[in-house]
Amino acid sequence: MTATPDTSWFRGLGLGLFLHWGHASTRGWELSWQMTGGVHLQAPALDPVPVRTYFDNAPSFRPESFDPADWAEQAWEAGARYVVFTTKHHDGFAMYDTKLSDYSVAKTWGRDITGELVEAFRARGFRIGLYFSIVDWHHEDYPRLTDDAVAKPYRVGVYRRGTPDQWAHYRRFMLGQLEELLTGYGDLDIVWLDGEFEHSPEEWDFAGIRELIRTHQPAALVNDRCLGHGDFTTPEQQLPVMAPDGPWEACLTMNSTWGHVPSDDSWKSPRALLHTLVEAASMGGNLLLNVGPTAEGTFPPQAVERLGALAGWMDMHGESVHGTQAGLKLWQFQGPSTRRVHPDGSSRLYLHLTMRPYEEITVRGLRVGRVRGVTLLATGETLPWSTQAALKDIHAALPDPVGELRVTIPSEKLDD
Ligand code: FHN
Repeated sequence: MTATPDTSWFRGLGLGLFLHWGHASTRGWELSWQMTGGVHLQAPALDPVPVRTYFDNAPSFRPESFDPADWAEQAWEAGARYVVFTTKHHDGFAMYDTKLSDYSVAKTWGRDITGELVEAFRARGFRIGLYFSIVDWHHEDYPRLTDDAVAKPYRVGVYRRGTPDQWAHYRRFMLGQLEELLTGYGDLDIVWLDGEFEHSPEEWDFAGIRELIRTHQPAALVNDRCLGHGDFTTPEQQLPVMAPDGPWEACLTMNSTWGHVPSDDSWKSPRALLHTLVEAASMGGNLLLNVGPTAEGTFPPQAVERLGALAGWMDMHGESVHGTQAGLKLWQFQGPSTRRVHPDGSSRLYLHLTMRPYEEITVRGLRVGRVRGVTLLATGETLPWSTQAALKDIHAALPDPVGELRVTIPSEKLDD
């Protein structure tokens, strides 16, 4: 078995753009889930849609305003440095030119959306991630959703089963589509699998799936939903309480739904998203922030507003996220901190003020002898500061006494 791919480039990326898109956007339905009895794992209860009605909606999807270069520019400005795109969600509708099914946007609209998006984002400098659902509720050999499922709330782990031959045929189809993605879109940086929850690891054979990925994309990282064979972990809709050991990201919606659902107006504020981003970075992780594009191929205005707010912040503070490591365990300073370690051994510590301080901030637990100065990152101004070495009795024993840094920030310098 070949070695685990290099994950060093993944750490410190800071922000990724998650894109959940499909024909359900033409009706404002949540991607896939709205045909499962209206119960969604994340969103508030949505009105159930009959399975056949959902599947037959595909030809209505003709996103004539689709402009992936514009999406890439908006996301890059917001600080995103990788993208993960739903090539196929649980509803089985392929957003790429698959030769193994007619249920695809290439057949209904005539364009390979995945191909156009990968080209535009790669050209902008993004790391490329492809999302692929190993679950396919549309395929005739996958234990199908039936309309009576609409009547019963969907329960994870309670799923229908077909015959062994049906399952073998479905797995061949699923692996065939995965291989199309692994071989058809150039070098991939991330393969983001999803849907592990519907069958057992033995039925899925994640070792076999991982071997297929490794064969065609040896450098690609695989997320933790390839159970037991992932390279990074992806807590969903929340940050971990403790920083995971290995590389990690948290994936998060801006409101409560992954696809574009206009009725879902539970948008998180730009500041809340920013705080989540810097808190993830302070624990050494990335934030994979989701946008559900509209049926026309644009970003919803609420998403544009939030990406714009992130861009404004990133313009002045990007270095406090991009390329940083987890911050230090500090006392008295309550906010997240990140750190940039330079090759010469020096380092820059970023203290993120997620709460408006009074006239000054105090940080305890720093090697105060190493503090060379304090700068307000947004303006580059030097700030008045002082240090006080503590623990004098072991002062002589330490090359740098641990102590207290006190920084005075003129209140007019603080944005609100
Ligand atoms: O069921 C999906 C859901 O729609 C969405 O794609 C998320 C993204 O992490 N994954 C599954 C739920 O865990």
